[in-house]
Amino acid sequence: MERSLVLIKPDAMQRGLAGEIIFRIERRGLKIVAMKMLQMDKALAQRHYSVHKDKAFFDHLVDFITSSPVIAIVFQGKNTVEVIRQTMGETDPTKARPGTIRGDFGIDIGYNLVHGSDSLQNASKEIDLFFSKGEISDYDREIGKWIS
Ligand code: DAT
Ligand code: MG
Repeated sequence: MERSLVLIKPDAMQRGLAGEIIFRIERRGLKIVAMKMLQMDKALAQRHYSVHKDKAFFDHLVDFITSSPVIAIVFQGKNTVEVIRQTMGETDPTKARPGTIRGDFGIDIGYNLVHGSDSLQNASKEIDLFFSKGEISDYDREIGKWIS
């Protein structure tokens, strides 16, 4: 079983799309094992996006992600990283396919609604940035056997 970190970004929070995004990911069969709303500070934003620190858009990205509360969620299940990336769609919403979150609700790369870890290794690092071990609940669901 894999785990991945999802962030409902400030634009999605402001637009009232948190439920829609969680709904789309959850109904694919992935299980929520941790969730919290928080206001990211600059230090957390810089660590979360550290791979992009040399990019031209980095400062804007940090300002954006700290501009409103976000919801951080750990999803768990089979192929979780890939399934979430597929459900989100391409980074640039104008290239994301219809039927994906970004393809259905976005129009600008700077306002693409949702974050999902891009690899198992980064998922593990990102989850540790947002959650302590005690905040993650690994529980069984009866429905699990009908999903994978
Ligand atoms: P993703 O969020 O799909 O993993 P990423 O890790 O490459 O994409 O970039 C992180 C975020 O930075 C992305 O969600 C939106 C922003 N971003 C990426 N490329 C950008 C660009 N060329 N101009 C402005 N913002 C960009
Ligand atoms: Mg990324």
